[in-house]
Amino acid sequence: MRRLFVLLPLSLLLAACGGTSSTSSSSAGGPVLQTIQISEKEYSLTPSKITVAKTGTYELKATNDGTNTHALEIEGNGVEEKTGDVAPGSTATLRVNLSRDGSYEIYCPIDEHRGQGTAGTLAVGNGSSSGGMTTGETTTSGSLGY
Ligand SMILES: [Cu+2]
Repeated sequence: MRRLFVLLPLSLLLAACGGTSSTSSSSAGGPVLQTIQISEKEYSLTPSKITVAKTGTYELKATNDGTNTHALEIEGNGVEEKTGDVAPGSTATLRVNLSRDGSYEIYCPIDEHRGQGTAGTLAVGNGSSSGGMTTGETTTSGSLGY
């Protein structure tokens, strides 16, 4: 019995996250749709593949979990923004307006860190652009009950 009362607030939370506003104004500096946490270290980004459903303003929160100074840059579809240097243990927030569907490169612009692996992609929309690596995580919808 008690379990029912535990589950209820959870489902309410999920519903709140799901479909709230459907504002599609493309004005810069709109409300932040989502803050995306990214961990940087030598030499990787975590997560390295990020997908968001729709265009809009996002905040990339880059935490330097490594031992060297890093930074975070996003580039693609006319966007090029980056943080300043992020010291080990520090966090920098980059607010970007991703107004077009497609794939954006995210990487550390310092030295050769990008080539060494501190890089990833942020995809907006359904990845309809060619050549992209679409994450085919289609889960079968058959229920266990059968
Ligand atoms: Cu770096």
